[in-house]
Amino acid sequence: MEKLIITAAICGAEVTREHNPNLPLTPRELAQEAREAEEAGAAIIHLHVRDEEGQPTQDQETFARACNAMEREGVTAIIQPSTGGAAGMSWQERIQPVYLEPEMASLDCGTTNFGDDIFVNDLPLMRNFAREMDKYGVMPELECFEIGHIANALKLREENLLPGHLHFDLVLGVPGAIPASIDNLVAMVNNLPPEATWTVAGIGRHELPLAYHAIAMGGHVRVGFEDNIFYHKGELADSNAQLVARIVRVAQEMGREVADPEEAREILALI
Ligand code: KMH
Ligand code: ZN
Repeated sequence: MEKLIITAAICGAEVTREHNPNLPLTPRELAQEAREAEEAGAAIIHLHVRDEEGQPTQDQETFARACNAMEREGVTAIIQPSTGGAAGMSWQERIQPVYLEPEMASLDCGTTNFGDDIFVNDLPLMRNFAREMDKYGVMPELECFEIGHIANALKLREENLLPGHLHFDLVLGVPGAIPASIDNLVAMVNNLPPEATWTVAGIGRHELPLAYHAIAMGGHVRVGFEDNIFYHKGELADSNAQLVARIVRVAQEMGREVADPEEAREILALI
């Protein structure tokens, strides 16, 4: 099996300090959190940013400040800005970090209920994002919240809008989207083309059991405050690094080596 890529989704758009006071918000805090997550074993940092009030924003300048702060902190992990932002944002807001030419960015592969909201990703939006990512040399991570989203991604592939290696993020357990279960994970994986790589993001208490299965199945794992703020039931996580470190220990016990950022770049055909 190839080495395990661990992604740390360190902030997200929906979590607040009321949910977990350890949430990083400012560019400096995000950079320190990213460095610690990388030291713990993360090879990818999935990045959302916040404005001065702590609200989600897709402002290009704010992303630039966070990315520059990460460089100053010595982060070498793959920085993967979100183009999902928060439900309700326009596509023009969402696409901004692509123009910073990061190595990767998320590309959401279909519309879904997202709690009480609707997270809109119609095919014209997806095509536009895929074209812009290709133009700016940004590798998309194909985020799928439903099994049908995989078919949308493969449609883009057929339309030659996804020319590079296909890497999926299978998100299970968002309220209103595919429920988190092992059967659903297996069904999603069975819909992927054999050459694709994939990671799993289990929401809330599903983070860990889905991670165990992904490690055993040859997939990769995403953890972090965007998806889950707890270490144990009723016990808040101290940091994203704490969540990453647990996955490293589990992987070691299961006999799966963990990829460093350079090895992750090789696995994802980024180099
Ligand atoms: N915040 C969610 C509505 C992404 O990063 O691409 C969307 C999201 C997906 O987080
Ligand atoms: Zn995200």
